[in-house]
Amino acid sequence: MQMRIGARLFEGPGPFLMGVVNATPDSFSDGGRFLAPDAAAAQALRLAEEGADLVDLGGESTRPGASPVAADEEIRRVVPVIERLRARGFPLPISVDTSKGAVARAALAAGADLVNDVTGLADPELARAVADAGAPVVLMHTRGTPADMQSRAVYQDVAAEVASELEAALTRAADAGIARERIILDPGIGFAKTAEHSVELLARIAELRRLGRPLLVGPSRKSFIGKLTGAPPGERMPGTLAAVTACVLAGVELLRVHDVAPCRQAALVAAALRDAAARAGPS
Ligand code: HH2
Repeated sequence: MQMRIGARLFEGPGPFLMGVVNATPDSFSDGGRFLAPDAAAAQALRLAEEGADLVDLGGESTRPGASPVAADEEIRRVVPVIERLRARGFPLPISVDTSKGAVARAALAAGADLVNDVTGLADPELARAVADAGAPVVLMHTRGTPADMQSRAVYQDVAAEVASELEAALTRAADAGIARERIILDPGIGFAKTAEHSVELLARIAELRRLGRPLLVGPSRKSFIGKLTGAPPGERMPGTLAAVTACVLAGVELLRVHDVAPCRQAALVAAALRDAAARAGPS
């Protein structure tokens, strides 16, 4: 990939790690831990020390069944964190995880560098905010809302349908005036997908490379790991590491993770294996 995000140029195959900071009371694995702006800012600094390449700050949980948050409340949760980080000279690009145009505008004005939209531009106002700012954007695949997305997890061929629905998101972006070179795509692990769909998508993730954009994948602590292993969200790091490894071997450039230090180690080893395999050529 080659993309400028904030002050940093992301160049090459990576993998690059996006560390998660949830300034929410109800996120599925860490809800309530980083709701206060100082706690969220401290977590972002910790993730930077652990080796994150950028951080993703969210003020609304997207877990299945989560209650929607009004834009002004979401702004109250994220903007003070961005302001604190920028005032302290935080060295990394900051992504804002939002699907609302008003929140994206406020976050970008406060110093965020990237918009991470889990709805893939369902809100035309968010598309306008991104286009106006000339900001890079993550378009993630989902269907419906957190309230109804699990009932919409019906696919004949999950990888092909996710690819064609991401293509539709690319068209929405182009229609809104967002430059294609500023777009990162994400298959949305666990969003409108059963555990089986998430596993199949991870196994076939390389197929999404034909869309010609860098890929971001967020397997961290997700419920497919719980379904496979019985582990609760706080004990899903080993499963997360397996998924991160598989993604890197398949050529995914960006990984969205909560536990940056262990994921970084897994990603570096996986990247060395990926590169050695490429040097060795087909067997
Ligand atoms: N997953 C979550 C939230 N945002 N964004 C992208 N691009 N990709 C993802 O897979 C993704 C995402 C869910 O994880 P988390 O933020 O920890 O939980 P919650 O939505 O409950 O806050």
